[in-house]
Amino acid sequence: MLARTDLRGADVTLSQLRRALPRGGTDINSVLPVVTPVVEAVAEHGAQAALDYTAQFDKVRPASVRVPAEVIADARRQLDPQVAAALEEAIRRARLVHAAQRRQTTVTQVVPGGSVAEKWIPVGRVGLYVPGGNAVYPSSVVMNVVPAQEAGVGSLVVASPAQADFGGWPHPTVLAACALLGVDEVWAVGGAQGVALLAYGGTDTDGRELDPVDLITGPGNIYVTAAKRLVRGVVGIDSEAGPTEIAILADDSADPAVVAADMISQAEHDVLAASVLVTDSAGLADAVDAAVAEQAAATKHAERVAAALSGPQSGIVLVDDLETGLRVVDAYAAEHLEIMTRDAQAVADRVTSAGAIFVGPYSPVSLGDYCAGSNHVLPTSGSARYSSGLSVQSFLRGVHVIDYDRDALADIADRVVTLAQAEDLPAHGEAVQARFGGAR
Ligand code: HSO
Ligand code: ZN
Repeated sequence: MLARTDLRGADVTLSQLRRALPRGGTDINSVLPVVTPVVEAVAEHGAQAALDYTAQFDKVRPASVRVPAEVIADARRQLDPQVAAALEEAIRRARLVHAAQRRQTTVTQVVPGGSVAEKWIPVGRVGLYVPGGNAVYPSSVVMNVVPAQEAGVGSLVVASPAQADFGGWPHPTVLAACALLGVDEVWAVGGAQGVALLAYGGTDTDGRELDPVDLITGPGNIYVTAAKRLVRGVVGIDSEAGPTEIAILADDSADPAVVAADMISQAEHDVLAASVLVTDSAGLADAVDAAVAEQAAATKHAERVAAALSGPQSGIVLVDDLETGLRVVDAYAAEHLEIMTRDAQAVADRVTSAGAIFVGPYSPVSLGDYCAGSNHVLPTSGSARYSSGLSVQSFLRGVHVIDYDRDALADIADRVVTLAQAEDLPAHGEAVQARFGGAR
């Protein structure tokens, strides 16, 4: 089922490495012709248009965009106690990790009488997108809401697709997760129209205002991602999320059944999900292949998993040694990277590009998806080379506060004038000189 790429004995360049591991075929541009009119209509007509598109795409029209408080409270009451307890623990651990990410204001005394502070101000209002689709994602509610709350964001709204099976409201487990987190504003609108409504706002069916947000975070399907691209600038976005990915760097000490199970776990998300094994052991490659075939046939979402694993984005890469293996995984920059080698911690220390790194056989991606305390909204499609997963930092803005007194400015005035003249922007220099009675 898994394609094989044999890099043994080859002296591969970076571009060859990138080509050796193709990404799933999500071409945002291809859906822009469909998504652009949706975003434009919602920008112009607000909630009415968003609900019309919801009726068209999701086959249900919720009575209002805002989910009524009693619907959220009901969902909380009816939540299975075991699921509630598991979510509570996931929230507790995520809070521990994300609270530690909070930033302090730093003040640098540049010269006597002259300081620059950097203070961190939370984004005013954020829209957190929680996808519907193949699965139900209360865990994504946790992963979006916790960092926003720990950052001190004052106003947040969760948007999630209307579900025909649940009277037009988002899935009750998603609503219950919102309740557990103390989120009271939830919109029953997803897809491109949901993203556009977050960006532009509107007026609800009951006349209440739906205020636009400043920043939209959270993953979604290709239409959601295309809409995020279109509204970027009007609002901020966290990233353009692609299909989920797992890469595993393993040697012959790894358990093939465990490697196979982890590859299948992420393949379960999407036919475009990528599962990649990089190993210096041909024996492990063969054993994983056999284990994948056996386990994939028996898993609940066997068809989806088979499609993901047999796609060009998944496979096994054979390398001469772990050294090359590290080059391969760094070039690939997986959303999730598992290290299943001897001395896994030492190998993990050498990785420079991955959304999140999972060390050793007892730190599977599934743990990180739910209960490790880490965030599961992570950079996909190789964007881990230059960006990070969702964190408290995603919801903060660093603002420099400049405070010089008269003497401190006088001391540096000549340098400012010199640089202003060098840039042919003399009025810049004159603005400084004006404080000291004009040009000297
Ligand atoms: N692996 C997904 C997150 C997730 N898994 C949610 C299960 N539920 C992307 O990181
Ligand atoms: Zn997952």
